[in-house]
Amino acid sequence: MMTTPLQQVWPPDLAARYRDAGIWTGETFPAFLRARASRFAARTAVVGGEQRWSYAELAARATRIAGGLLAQGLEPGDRVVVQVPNIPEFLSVIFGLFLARLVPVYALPAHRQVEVLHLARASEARGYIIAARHEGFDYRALARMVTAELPALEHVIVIGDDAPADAGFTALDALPEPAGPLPAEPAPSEVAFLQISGGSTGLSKLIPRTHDDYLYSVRASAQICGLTPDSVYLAALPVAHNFPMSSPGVLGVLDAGGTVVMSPSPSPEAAFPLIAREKVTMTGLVPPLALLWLQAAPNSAHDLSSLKVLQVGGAKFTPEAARRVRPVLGCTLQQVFGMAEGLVNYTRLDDPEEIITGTQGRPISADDEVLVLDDEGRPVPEGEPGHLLTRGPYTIRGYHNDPGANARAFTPDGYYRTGDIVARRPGGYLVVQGRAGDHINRAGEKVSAEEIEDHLLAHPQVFDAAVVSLPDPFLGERSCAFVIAAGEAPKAAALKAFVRGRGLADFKVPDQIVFVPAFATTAVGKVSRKELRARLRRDFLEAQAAKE
Ligand code: OOB
Repeated sequence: MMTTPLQQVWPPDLAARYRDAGIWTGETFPAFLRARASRFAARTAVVGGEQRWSYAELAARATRIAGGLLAQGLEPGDRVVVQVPNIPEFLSVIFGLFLARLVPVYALPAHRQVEVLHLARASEARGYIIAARHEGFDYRALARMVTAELPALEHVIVIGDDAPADAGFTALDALPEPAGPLPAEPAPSEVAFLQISGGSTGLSKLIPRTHDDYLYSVRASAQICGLTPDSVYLAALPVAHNFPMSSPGVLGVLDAGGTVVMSPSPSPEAAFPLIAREKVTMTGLVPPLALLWLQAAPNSAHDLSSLKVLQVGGAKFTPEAARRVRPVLGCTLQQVFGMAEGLVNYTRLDDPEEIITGTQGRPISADDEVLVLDDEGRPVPEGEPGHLLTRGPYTIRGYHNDPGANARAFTPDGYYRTGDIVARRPGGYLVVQGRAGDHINRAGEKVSAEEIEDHLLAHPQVFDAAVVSLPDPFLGERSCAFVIAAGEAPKAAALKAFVRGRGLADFKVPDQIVFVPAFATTAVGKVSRKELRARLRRDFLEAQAAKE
């Protein structure tokens, strides 16, 4: 069966410029691994659970996995869904895939059959790599459901289970012996993996990233964040996400020869002992977790004094909370405003306190082109809010196989419409003010209103539903579904259970459900979904304020 080719192409003149300027160096993931394994051979690359692997060991394991996957029947170019939590094997697996010229498709551990099926279908995956269990969930059961519906997903590889009970599943440690040499080096302009979008409308879109563009962002991020071989990075957020993977994340740490410490969970209970034991110097969190850490740190018996930098990103960190980081944790805050599509902004470690606490940073590169435009597409004056558009050496020009989304999300001259409303300050620092789109940024997890409305509408007692974001003191935003019942209203808890039962990631289940008799329509007719959501949200917040 022919699969849809993967590509990501920049205009030739710009690509030539990025190469000439040394932004794209031609480094590929296999070359990256080999170079680090030879330079930092005996140093510790990754720690997790009882395991502690040197760079040489990581490379040896990745090479063994690469050969095994090919001997198993996967072929170069095949896509493989990777749903692996924060364990050292995440790294041996993805580098194994790169060495075999297989293409990882990153799923989050929180994803369930709806998301995994979508990713596997949209990428035409032939393989699926899981950990047997994590945080009390059995991914083998999920894999059984997914493969039953998608026979094209032929190869299920299970980490942490010597003998997967299911016929047809293979243990990572029991892959067949490599049958031949590994394939030739990929071209640096090839797509190395598929990352997933925050899913601002409907289901997640696939983001093809090339060796050239992604490794540039990794190297530049490592430099901006001052990583060295002495850096010890705690991977607290799920590493499949772009932030802990590459901003500078686990890949930035490997670039610099430092040590990655895998935390099974971002909670203070799991993370603090690891920080103390491994003398962690840096980590990254989403705002609600940062608040939790700020609350827990003063009462903690663990020595957190090794921590030099706390990154916070994925959603807006309020200036009030930002100002508490240094006094409470004794470390520098770095705000990170990025997107899986590319552009990443950082406050710099030596920026004045006011910039660090009051902005979401500035782009990685002088070659990141940033526009802030009004509704008519005209540039707004500095300091005024507008739509953020961007293009540059590591921002994609299009999603995989999705002409409709590409027509909406990219301008004819190649700018990505981020959907974010920002104000630009002197020096190019951006302050995120909000969002034009209709997704809910729930603690950094992006939830599409449209996707959840579709699931609610599948319930026989739901006539119509509109999902909106509401401000939440802890999550930043929570999801609220306004529902018109068909006949007798179901119980809110039952409706939530129904959505969960459809096999969705937990973070997508509406936090709150409000039954309403009808939705407002204008004299002219029905308002758009977008206006409707905005109106429901406004009316609800006004009614709440009036009560207080
Ligand atoms: C990161 O990536 P995604 O793809 O999950 O989400 C991107 C969106 C942005 O467009 C923006 O709406 C929001 O997440 N966002 C922020 C933010 N960082 C991301 N909004 C306000 N303040 C921030 N600091 O979330 C991501 C990717 C790489 C690095 C960091 C975050």
